[in-house]
Amino acid sequence: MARSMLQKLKRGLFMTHTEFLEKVGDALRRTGPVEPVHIDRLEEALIAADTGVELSLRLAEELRNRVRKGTLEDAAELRPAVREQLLELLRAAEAASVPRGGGPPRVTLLVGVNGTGKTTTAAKLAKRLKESGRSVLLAAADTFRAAAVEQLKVWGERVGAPVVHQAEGADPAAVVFDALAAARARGIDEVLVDTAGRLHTHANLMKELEKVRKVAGREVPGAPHEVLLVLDATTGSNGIEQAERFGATAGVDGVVLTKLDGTAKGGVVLAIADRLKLPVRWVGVGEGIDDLLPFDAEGFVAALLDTAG
Ligand SMILES: Nc1nc2c(ncn2[C@@H]2O[C@H](COP(=O)(O)OP(=O)(O)OP(=O)(O)O)[C@@H](O)[C@H]2O)c(=O)[nH]1
Ligand SMILES: [Mg+2]
Repeated sequence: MARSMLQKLKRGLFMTHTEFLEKVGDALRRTGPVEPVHIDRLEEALIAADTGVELSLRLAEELRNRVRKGTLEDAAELRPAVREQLLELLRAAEAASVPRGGGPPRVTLLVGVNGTGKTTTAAKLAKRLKESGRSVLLAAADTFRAAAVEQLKVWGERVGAPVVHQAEGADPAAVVFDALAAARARGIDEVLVDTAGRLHTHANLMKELEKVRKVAGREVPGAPHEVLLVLDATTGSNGIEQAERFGATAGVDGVVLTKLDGTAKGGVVLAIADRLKLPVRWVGVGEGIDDLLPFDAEGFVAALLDTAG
């Protein structure tokens, strides 16, 4: 991860939480034998960063067990031990999600509850893909509000990607059908589908998403090739609960964690890996078109542990 990205990530993770830094620093800066209080501090810090109580306790308990067994004795070994724990967790989630082949076009579906950042993320992804030489088409499958289509059209113009849309209230699956036909006709590489974010409790929305998937799969082999759940980091464990419900019905492949710039709750990445068994693919660190970073487990863990101390 580039230096500036790491800085932004760190700012996001720790913005208001000097307390977090103090606790982790307190635990990891020590010399001499590991003491129970070091691990207690680390546990508190993980909980405070929204890692989830259960996971934080489990990680701490693993460390305590190692101290008991004598395989973790020196306080200087604590930082690498924690780093390994966290990387293992993140890598397991990555391994659980295998990208699907097929296309062209490659079809990516952005799903998630209201206001998490789906539309903005679609635009940010379009910009990145274009910069890497891929042609991109945006599908305005959030037909619930006219403003949603307008918003995507504005972004599409800004990033120079065509936007396929229909009138408000149109069938989202029909928009996707059109979008894929247009993409094939124009030889487009990537189709990004923006979907509606009404509450996950709406059975309608789930049915709608299912239909979108079906139509996509019928039109393009393997589609959707990736379903990204867009999750607002500021909503913490509440967001995870919503995601759990979403994941069960929408067959999600990975997560985009947005608004990491506005929260000190970066531990939610670990909770996502643990509870959803999903890898975070991208992180949103601002409202600007360039404020999307590919997630990288090593960089994340470094940001989490190496600032401390
Ligand atoms: N600070 C910050 N704001 C973000 C980020 N991503 C999105 N936003 C803001 O969050 C708000 C909602 O973003 P949208 O992209 O409209 O969210 P959505 O999921 O499409 O919302 P609905 O279509 O209403 O479901 C906007 O004001 C965005 O600018 C981010 O990474 N950081
Ligand atoms: Mg939207």
